[in-house]
Amino acid sequence: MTRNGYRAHVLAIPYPAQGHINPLLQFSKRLASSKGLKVTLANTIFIANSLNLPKSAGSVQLETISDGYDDGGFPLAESIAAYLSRLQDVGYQSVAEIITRHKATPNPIECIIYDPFLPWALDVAKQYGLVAAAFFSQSCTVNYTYYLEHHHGIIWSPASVPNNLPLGLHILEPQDMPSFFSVPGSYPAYSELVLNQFSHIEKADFIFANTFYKLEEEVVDSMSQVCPMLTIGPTIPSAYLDNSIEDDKGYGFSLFEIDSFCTDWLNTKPPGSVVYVAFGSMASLSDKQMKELALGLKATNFHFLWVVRASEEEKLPDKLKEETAEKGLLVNWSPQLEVLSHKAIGCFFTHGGWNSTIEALSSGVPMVVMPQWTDQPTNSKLIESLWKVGVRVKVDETSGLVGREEVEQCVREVMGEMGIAMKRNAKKWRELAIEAVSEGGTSDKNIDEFVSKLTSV
Ligand code: UDP
Ligand code: 7WV
Repeated sequence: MTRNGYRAHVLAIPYPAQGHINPLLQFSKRLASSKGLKVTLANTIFIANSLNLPKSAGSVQLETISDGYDDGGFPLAESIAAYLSRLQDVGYQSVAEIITRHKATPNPIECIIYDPFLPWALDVAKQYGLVAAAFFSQSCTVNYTYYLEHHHGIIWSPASVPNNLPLGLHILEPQDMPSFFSVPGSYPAYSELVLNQFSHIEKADFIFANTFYKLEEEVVDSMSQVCPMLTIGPTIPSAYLDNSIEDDKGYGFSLFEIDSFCTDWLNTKPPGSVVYVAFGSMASLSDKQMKELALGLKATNFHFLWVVRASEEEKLPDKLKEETAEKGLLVNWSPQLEVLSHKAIGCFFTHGGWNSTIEALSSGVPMVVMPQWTDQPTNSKLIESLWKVGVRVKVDETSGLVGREEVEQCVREVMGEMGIAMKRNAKKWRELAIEAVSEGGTSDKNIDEFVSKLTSV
């Protein structure tokens, strides 16, 4: 032990989005509470203010950086490209300032763990002679497609997928590819962002992947041959997994206000009787799709708990609330981990975001997946074909929508016979997830390897 009892001081910099903050924050908590590191996590000023953040998140200290939009964050930017460019320019200076400010303290920053959506953070680390570790928050399968495209340009074709893809990726068909491949030209700035994760990754001293070895064994093995990675996940609050970290019951940061009455409502419902419907923090459905979904859910006659963010609410069909008041509860944001681990939940109707996917797996809840964009189609393939814990909805080719009958049928399948086997499979993954993060497990060993190398330099 050195420096006021800490083994080293690490600065963690997440990409400013819910699905990226949650896993890096959880990883930070693990490093701080179980591995003897001092960890400081920097959110953007706008996010920090909008959350009324406390001075620390349990064992993790908090700092802020500027994204150049302190008064409103991302929505203030005139375009995605403009946001990312300002985040880079202003963020770089902010991070440099934090490093400088800590220099003369007993705990100077020695290492930066950065989200590779922010490749410039690697440059800041190296400019100041610090250890740098990239923290990939998405699945390894998705990371590897971006790696291959970035280095070899072999995947970027919507019509066909090369038939010589490495082990692990060979299961992917065109519709399973991240949307930036299957819908070329969509979100060009984000396409560039995901590929640039690998732009000078060889300068990073460590690469973390937010997955666990057995979950993506083939891909981890084949990608590691070209890009050595440490699997460190899943990054779920410890109370839902190995229970090794005291008071680690939730992520603790929410960009949205949580409707906490969800659990009271669930308490009144029989075991396995409720469909939980949520599409994460960003996905936005069309009015028509909302209607098909609402009518499909209603037709199943199951109870449902549906998260519709405030910004999406106006798309709900008129009178849906009144018509389904007995069966359904609509909320703006849920305590999702609590919900998924509630015994009343029978299935999760999800967009297949990576965090939601891992949370469902770790809670033993089978899924109906309706992917929207980015990594979600790929996650859906893993859910359906590799882990066999859910079904992916089929999109009607003429309308481009998932029709009400399809919604109804998929929910019936997963709530019925088929769901029993899926639940059994999900329980197996849950056990393997616990094993990975428990003492001596694959993720735990990888974390120890990082900490021991970091503290021996
Ligand atoms: N989440 C939540 N309440 C909700 C919906 C989502 O707490 O009503 C959390 C969820 O538990 C997950 C994160 O928000 O940790 C969403 O991440 P994910 O990768 O699933 O999707 P994204 O928001 O990035 O599309
Ligand atoms: C936020 C912004 C852009 C993207 C993502 C999150 C993601 O997929 O994780 Br491309």
